[in-house]
Amino acid sequence: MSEPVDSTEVKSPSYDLSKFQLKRILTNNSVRKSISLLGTFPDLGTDDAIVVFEKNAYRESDVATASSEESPKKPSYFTADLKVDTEFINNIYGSFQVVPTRDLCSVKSTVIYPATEKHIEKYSVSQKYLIRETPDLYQRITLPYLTSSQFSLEWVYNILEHKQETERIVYEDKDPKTGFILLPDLKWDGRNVETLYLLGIVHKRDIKSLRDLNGSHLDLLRNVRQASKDAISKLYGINPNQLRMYFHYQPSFYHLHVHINPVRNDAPGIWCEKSHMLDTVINNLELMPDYYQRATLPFVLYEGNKLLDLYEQELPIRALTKASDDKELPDTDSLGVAPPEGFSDEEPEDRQCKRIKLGSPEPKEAESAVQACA
Ligand code: M7G
Repeated sequence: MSEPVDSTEVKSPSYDLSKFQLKRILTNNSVRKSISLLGTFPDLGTDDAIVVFEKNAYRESDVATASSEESPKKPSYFTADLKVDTEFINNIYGSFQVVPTRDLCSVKSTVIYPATEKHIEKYSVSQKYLIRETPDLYQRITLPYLTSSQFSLEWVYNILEHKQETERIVYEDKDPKTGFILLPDLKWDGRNVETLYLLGIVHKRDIKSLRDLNGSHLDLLRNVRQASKDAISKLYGINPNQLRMYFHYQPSFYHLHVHINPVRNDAPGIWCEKSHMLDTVINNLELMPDYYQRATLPFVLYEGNKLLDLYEQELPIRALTKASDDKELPDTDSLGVAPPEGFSDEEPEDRQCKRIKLGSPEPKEAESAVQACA
């Protein structure tokens, strides 16, 4: 076990959310019911701020109803405090807008201030591209880039040194080699176990990501897996076999951490192109201790990310998309094939128009494609 660390509290900035001035909307995700906004806090200066609002998921206890004349436990939707506006009732169907009590209306809000260009890029909707990163590409392109340009790890070190979020720590093993801190992720509202989202942040500071893992880290990874399961089962009553534990590649923050949430909840960022299950990682290292130094790892890059430009200099990433966008769809007439049903009565311009729409989705469609993945 390591010695207790200096736990001098770090002074946090304070801002009045109600004074936020909107510059533009970065994303509006109607599936996740979240919106990311770029703006400023004029009282504090001209630095950019990002505010994210996300409606909370329903807690099952909040829909409890009274069994007899006794009133249901608060907060509950079904109390006399519920304000109901009837939109219409048609036969057996009714449509209403209801406003529950204050306790049930809260919106989870995240503020990043001051926000850097990298934060703005991360919270904006943009085109995404898959990169197949060989060990050589990692060494030549990704590693130098992430060494020179990455998000600050200050918040991670504040947690590890007990300077911030100390009261939120769920479990800690202080061993410098195999220890870690388990605590709620920024994304979790902390109220609803259905949407539980914890982070396991390792104490070791020299593991940037999955790429650095090797056989010597197996004890650490096994410890994170077992101790987290035990702690979560004890504290939240979740069966360990119902937990999803995974790494992101590429992560946003290059200090090894495991994401943990219940499998029954589609947490943000569980896409297959970004997530690597802890179980699989352990197994790969058991089979081949240098697996992650030899593997080609796919990952996603967003338009606007400088790393994408660096990869583009080596590989034609956007160029390929451009070519296929520009390419005329084969004309079914010239192929001697009957046009598909639904196109047959249209003028050629109408058809062309539909093809263009399919090739470059409207913002709404593009957004829903992002949402489907998120
Ligand atoms: P990642 O895989 O590096 O990045 O995960 P991404 O998932 O954001 O792409 C970092 C995780 O740390 C995310 O799930 C964040 O929500 C979480 N996180 C980020 N910050 C700045 C904080 C923080 O200050 N406190 C806590 N508890 N979690 C954070």
